[in-house]
Amino acid sequence: MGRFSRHEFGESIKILDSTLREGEQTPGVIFSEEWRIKIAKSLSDVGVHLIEVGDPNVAPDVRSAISKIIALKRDGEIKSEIVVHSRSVKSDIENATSLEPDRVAIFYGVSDIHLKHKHRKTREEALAIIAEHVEFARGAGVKVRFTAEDATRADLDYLIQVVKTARDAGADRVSIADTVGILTPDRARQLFSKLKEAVPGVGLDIHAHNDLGMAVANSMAATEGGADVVHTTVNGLGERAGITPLQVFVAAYYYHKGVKLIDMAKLPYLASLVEAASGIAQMPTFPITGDNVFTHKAGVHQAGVLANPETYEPFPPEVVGRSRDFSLDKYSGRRAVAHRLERLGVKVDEETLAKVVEELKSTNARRLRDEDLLEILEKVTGVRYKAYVNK
Ligand code: AKG
Repeated sequence: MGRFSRHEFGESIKILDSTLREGEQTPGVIFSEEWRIKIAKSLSDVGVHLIEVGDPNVAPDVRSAISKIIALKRDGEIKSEIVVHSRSVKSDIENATSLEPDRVAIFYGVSDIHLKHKHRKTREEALAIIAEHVEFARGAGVKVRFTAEDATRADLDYLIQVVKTARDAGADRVSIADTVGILTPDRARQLFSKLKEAVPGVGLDIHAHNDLGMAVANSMAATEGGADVVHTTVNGLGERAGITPLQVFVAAYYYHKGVKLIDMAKLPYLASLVEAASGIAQMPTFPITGDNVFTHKAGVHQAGVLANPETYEPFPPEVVGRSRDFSLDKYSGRRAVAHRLERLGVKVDEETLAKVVEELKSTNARRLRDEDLLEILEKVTGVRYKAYVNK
């Protein structure tokens, strides 16, 4: 399993990746069966503990791809627990459990907004529906997670009743969904510790949407309050602003808690795989796997990093399978220029270096390539750059 032994991954909390379910709810994204299987295998390979593979009721081809992933799990090619999503509707649950996944996750909105406008049910009616459907799914012999949709806008006492009802009906886990992304870290920590105390004997998942850009922080705080499964998607895909991005959450968890939850060196591969499968490119500034995030630009930063990378990096890029770079333009200073020239096998004296940097200041090139730099060197020295290279 990659570069790390199992115990180094940390056993305290687990990652459920929902790229294949929540991620496919990104507008414009439809995964073919081939991509779906490739993504599932890669998620297992990086050590994600649970994979939410989709809802088989969406379409026949989704069902067929899910059943192939379940077969790969059975054959040992996929190690992660396989979770199938389903509405709280008996025929949907039957369709989901007939595929014999490890777990079925059934959801029902529990805030007054959802109860009144979506389900048109009272709180009491909803509790009965939750109990009935969890019991029905348990009857099929699979593990059951109940998802309290829009839990973070539900009345707390009622949410406690919901979690108890789901547990008593046979769910060993309940997902607390921050469906519209309105938690704050303080509220997340408090909410989970209250639920943990009020309803023992059931595991709690955090499913955090990123509408206000708080999903990673809220997920982290939820684990401090007692959540032991965190939902993610690769590249943060999902409805609207998406959910907690896998790569950002595990890197933040590593930095703050000192635990590698998965094989983080494989994240760049996984991020590009999902870019290709989804057709959605990451911003260059996207944390951890974006193109720019280990590239230094301003002269002051470049000189600092060349003296000691800790000056401008939270951890070495190799931890997440990346390498360090320096972009060259009019912002660059002597140290970065000398470093790039040395990499090209060119050594110059301080006077020449100063002239190259001066020349650089008068260009408006956005990002100098090696050949652009060598051309400048040629201009200031009058010597063909090829004569310099590898001397
Ligand atoms: C949401 O409420 O935003 C969902 O996508 C459901 C989450 C879950 O099943 O945990």
